Amino acid sequence: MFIQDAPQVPDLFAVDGPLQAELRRRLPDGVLAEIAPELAEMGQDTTGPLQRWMRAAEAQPPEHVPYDPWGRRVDEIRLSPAWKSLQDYAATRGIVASGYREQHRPFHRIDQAARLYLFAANSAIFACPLAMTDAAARVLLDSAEAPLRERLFPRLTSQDPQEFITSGQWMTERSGGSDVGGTETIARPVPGEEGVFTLHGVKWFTSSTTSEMALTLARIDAGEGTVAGSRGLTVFAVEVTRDGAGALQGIQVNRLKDKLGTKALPTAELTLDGLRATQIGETGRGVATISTMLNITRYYNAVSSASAMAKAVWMAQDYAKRRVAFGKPIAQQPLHQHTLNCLEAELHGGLALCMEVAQLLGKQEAGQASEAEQQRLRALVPLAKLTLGKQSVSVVSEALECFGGAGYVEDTGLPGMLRDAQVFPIWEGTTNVLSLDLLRAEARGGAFSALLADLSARAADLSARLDPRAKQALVDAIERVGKTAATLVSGGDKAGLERYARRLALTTGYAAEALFVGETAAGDVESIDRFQLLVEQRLMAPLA
Ligand code: MFK
Repeated sequence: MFIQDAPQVPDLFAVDGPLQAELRRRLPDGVLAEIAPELAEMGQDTTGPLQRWMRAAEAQPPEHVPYDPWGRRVDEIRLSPAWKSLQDYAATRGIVASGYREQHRPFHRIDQAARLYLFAANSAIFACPLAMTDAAARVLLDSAEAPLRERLFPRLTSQDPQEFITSGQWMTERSGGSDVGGTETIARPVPGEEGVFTLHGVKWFTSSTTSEMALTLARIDAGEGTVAGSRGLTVFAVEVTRDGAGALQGIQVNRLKDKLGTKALPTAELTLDGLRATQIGETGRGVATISTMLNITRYYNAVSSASAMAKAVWMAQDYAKRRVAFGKPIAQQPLHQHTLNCLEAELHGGLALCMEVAQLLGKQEAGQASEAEQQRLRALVPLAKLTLGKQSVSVVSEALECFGGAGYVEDTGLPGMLRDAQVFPIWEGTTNVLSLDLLRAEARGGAFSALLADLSARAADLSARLDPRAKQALVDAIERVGKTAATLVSGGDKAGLERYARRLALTTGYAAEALFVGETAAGDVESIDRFQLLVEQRLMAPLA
């Protein structure tokens, strides 16, 4: 009787040609030699312990226990021990810490992106708490007073699992959603304690709810003088505490969210009722203060999308060698081979865009980014997040199709990958919100024009080894975006510009991906075909 071999999760570091090529291209040899052994170990972990913990965490999703046996409100959230193992692993491997090391600057964010890429898709979305933790570390470093910063920052960036804590980010409310200015939570000053407030309101989506701290937004209560809209918002840090009997202080967990995917990740609705909080940054500058946080979490989101694509694509590649149909392995059938090559090209494009962001972010944090580079980074973060979000859903969906019916059967573990991928276009700003953010970045400093000018100059400079027709198609696509945007802006057609924003953004995102892969082709022959496929599929004649 025939029994089909199951697909294996391959050692992601060993098989991932795009990752190897991007690291070779973007890191000095000495830095790569230093970090490669640990990345290789992490690659091996993707086949073993990470799979075990991920499966165990997903098999035992978080459980909300509102009351103790005696009727006392405790709001305990019970988690699988495997969730804690994933946290300890993330700490030990320095996934957050690598973003703050002095060592390897300005390449520290590339090192981090590689670690996160190997971990995220094998972490049951523990990458989400890490995104919030890194973002909180950044905000504390940039904007918090010394006592708060010195107490919390070292723990958020610790590599010691006993010391390491994570942070939540409680931003979304029923009233506000993407329009954060609609936040209703009120902050009341605690008499005699400067900078300390109590918070009162409902937070509608709080992921990583079991974190030891969180950053959140609230409106300082000034009676009649309370400022409405986003200009009335201030950032606060909260530290989650329980009393001796285990009851949460100042927080009630209303319920856990019943989500499409990300089943192991605790996401809750919370009522804040007198929760103690410490102000961070200027009063009324909440959105501006958390914008640093948004940019870090969006970069994590993009790398997590790339990671999801990598896992799905390399599993599909592995399966294609095991699955025989019509007389030979499907890996040798021309059409299937082409589909797999296209998926690999998409994966490389997405990863290259993430690595460009990581490179610029690292330079900015090291104080080495020029004005033009900072502008490019401002535009590339929303572009990477929105492009990879859409791409991860389509790539993971296509990869599932490569398994035929098995891709639709729950206990293969494959359908969960698609459910999890669907969070990326939503989490941390939808495609539309980010397309509009790109327009705002243009209106407030010309970041989009600066990016287009850079892409255009670099596209004209691509290697002579690449197909001239494909190179021309890339140059034309970038020019088309620039001209369309300029016409809409000069005509004063604000509504037209907004209607077009998503197309402009996605075309630019795919053009940037093709360009960066084309540049990598200078030192990596496989990137030549990937460049060609990306241009053909995404910029020349898009086919389903
Ligand atoms: C992983 C699993 C998760 C499980 C399920 C999750 C489900 C989803 C749950 C969620 O809710 S995730 C959270 C999703 N929400 C967001 O990501 C927020 C989306 N909204 C935006 O990003 C809006 O664009 C924004 C709130 C920022 C708009 O607010 P405003 O007040 O209209 O912003 P405005 O006036 O444009 O900018 C205020 C200041 O911030 C300006 O600075 P100045 O006052 O100095 O000029 C801006 O320049 C600055 N700013 C805004 N966005 C920025 C930025 N600066 C840099 N980068 C940015 N991205």
